Amino acid sequence: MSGVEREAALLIGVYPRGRELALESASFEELERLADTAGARVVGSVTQRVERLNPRSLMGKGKVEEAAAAAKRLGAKTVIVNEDLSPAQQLHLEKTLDAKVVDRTRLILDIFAQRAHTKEGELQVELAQLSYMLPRLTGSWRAFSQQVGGIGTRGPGERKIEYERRHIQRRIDHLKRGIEKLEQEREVRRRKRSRVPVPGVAIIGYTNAGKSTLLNRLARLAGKADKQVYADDLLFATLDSTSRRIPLPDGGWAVFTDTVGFISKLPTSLIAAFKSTLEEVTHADCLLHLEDALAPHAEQQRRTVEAVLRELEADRIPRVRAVNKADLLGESERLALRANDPDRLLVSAKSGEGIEDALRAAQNILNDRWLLRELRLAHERSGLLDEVYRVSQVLSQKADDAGILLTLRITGENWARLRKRGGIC
Ligand SMILES: Nc1nc2c(ncn2[C@@H]2O[C@H](COP(=O)(O)OP(=O)(O)OP(=O)(O)O)[C@@H](O)[C@H]2O)c(=O)[nH]1
Ligand SMILES: [Mg+2]
Repeated sequence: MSGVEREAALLIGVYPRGRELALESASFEELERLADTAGARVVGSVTQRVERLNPRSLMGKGKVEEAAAAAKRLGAKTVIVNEDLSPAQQLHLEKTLDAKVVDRTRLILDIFAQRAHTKEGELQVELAQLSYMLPRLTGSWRAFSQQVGGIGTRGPGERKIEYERRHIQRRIDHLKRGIEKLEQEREVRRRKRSRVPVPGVAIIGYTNAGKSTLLNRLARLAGKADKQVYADDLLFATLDSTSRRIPLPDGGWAVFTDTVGFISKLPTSLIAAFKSTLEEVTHADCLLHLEDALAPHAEQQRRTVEAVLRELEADRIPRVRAVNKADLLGESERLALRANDPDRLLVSAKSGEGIEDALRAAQNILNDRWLLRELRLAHERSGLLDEVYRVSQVLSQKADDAGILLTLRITGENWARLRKRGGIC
């Protein structure tokens, strides 16, 4: 952003009774990072605990006036609110604060728009943005027409909005078709892959946990140093999923996929739009859940990850849990983490510590479904080789007088099926 004047922004956080305060304040701190990532310069903040959210003004009248005065004093023409606003609230706040009002969803959508680089990513972000805009367009018009009312409200103003609405709807349909087409292509690729079945591991976790750095480390171990993905100290550095074939300790390999990070209050419109990217998660045989050892609100982040997994219906997939960035931990912190939850592995994508253990843990999970087997095929049955290759991952193949000896990674079902054929032992 150097050389560009950053937009001065005032942040607003409202804590209604009944919501967990720790969770809310963590999410408000995160709003500051999000605002920064989006390119804003945060100049101040206003917060209020309220009985319940005001349907018109979000918070109390006095507090809105205080925010208006603060925005004026600090020269903030942008106000960022840590809530999803209704169209009426947005309109009201824009008027009373005399500033552009951006809610949390719109802020996240904005970051996603800046980050989308692939065709699929761009289509998905635009779809999410338009789905966000559509009800707001009619909403603000409704608010406007109620205010003006009566004769004349069916004039060009309404026609223009109706025209825009239809235009946006057409564009949404077009985007959905485009995404569907890409989804079908992805499905074809997946099916092709599953013909020679390969176990899949999805690296998941809160944004900035180090998922992409981990995939890069694994790719380097696999001798694919040239195929690095983008990793940075940013929220949502990754939007698109990337897969790499990674060798496992006992031979064979699995496909590891890095995907978009989760965040608290992840807009549902985004989850819906990103369904096809996130499908890589739902199709995985194993999840590698990476946590950030330095996250100030680890427990909240964990809960968010659980909630998003539930929403994706991926919460039943077996999981390896690991705390990343162990290189930055002192001995006492390590001990505390271990005592707290002995099942979590300590790893560092940066130094390589614990990576082998994480791979082995993933492999153990995969081995529930994917067996490592030796198979001997009599020479006269070598016609079956094609089928063996179709239904399993062949790790090695040797021939001697007695026949062909193969080492396979194969699902229990396929193994049972193969064993039923004659000439196999
Ligand atoms: N010290 C240390 N830093 C790490 C480690 N792993 C990742 N990082 C840093 O953490 C930041 C985020 O890493 P990424 O790999 O981009 O994180 P991500 O989970 O892919 O994040 P998003 O794509 O934004 O969701 C980067 O600055 C990394 O250099 C680690 O093991 N140790
Ligand atoms: Mg990433």
